[in-house]
Amino acid sequence: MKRDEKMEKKKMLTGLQPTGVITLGNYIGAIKQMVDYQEKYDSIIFIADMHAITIPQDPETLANNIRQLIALYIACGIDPKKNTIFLQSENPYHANISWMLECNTYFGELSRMTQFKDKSKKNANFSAGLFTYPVLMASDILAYDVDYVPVGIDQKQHVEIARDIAIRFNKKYGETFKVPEPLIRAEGTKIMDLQSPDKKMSKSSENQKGVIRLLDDTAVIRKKIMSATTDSMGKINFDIENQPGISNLINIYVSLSGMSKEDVVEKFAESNYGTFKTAVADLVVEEIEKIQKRYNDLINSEELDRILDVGIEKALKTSREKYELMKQKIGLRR
Ligand code: ATP
Ligand code: LTN
Repeated sequence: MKRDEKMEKKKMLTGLQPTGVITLGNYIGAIKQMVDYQEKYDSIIFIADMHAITIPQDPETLANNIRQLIALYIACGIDPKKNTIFLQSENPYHANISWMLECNTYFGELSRMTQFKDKSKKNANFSAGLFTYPVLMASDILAYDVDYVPVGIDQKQHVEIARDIAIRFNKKYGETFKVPEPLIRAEGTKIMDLQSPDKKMSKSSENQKGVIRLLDDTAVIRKKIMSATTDSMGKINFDIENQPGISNLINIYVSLSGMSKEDVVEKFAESNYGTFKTAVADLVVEEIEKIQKRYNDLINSEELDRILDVGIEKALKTSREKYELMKQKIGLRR
């Protein structure tokens, strides 16, 4: 790519919470899209570990989840050469910027955040961090002058409050922040639980049999697919209403093979469910084996640390400039 073209690339940033092993649903619904974005945008992807501690976390589990998530994302195709990858907790400017933004955010507007309302209902003893969570998220975003913030629909309100905070600060203290746009992930293909195909496949699901995790043993993955709930129609048809289990397997096949739905249905028109499930399992296992191989090479490697070292250096430089500018604007100087 020529230098001019590179300079014109728009910037995007997104954060991922290290809260458990990602599922085939996350992979198909979110990660594959991020792999596409990295071609188009100058991307910053960080691990939102400071956000994870807004709810109680076991320290050892958290530390494992952090390293595992970075290795998995890279194994899935997030390219460290095309993305700045770093840990939020290694950049003290986020929390410092967050404080200055908190002092320019209203209690009332934070009280209206739906995620806060939902999460605080679950535990009456919630932390103050759970309440100010959106301001830390705003500082993650505003520190880097990004154009776009790709997120799932559940995070749209948080990107909107980041915009409101930026606009308010700019008005009060003069131009300081770029006002970003949310890039809301299209609904796209939703992968359903293999045992209860009326429910989304979720990291936090209690029934392990219906959820494929990217670090599951491949023999176990095969078994989960072979025992997926189907129906008694005996025909490979895309019909979510009457054949939700088979339709879900078709969606998985389509997403991983790149074939169209029609071509998949035609290919398996004469097959029984056992044959079709075997084909789906072969495809899923082939994809996940590649990811696991790269993951195993990375997880204990120094390469992973080098990637994070390079990432944090870049992140510190940019966010420090923003932090210094904010202090000047606010009047925090000698
Ligand atoms: P949790 O169980 O903690 O809510 P989750 O697995 O449902 O987690 P999120 O962390 O809410 O997933 O979502 C991360 C991203 O993955 C979002 O962009 C979401 O749209 C996408 N995603 C999650 N589950 C699926 C799924 N089953 N099919 C397609 N995309 C999904
Ligand atoms: N809250 C987000 C994670 C997150 C984030 C961000 C996303 C933290 N900071 C900044 C985009 C931009 C979540 O729970 N998925």
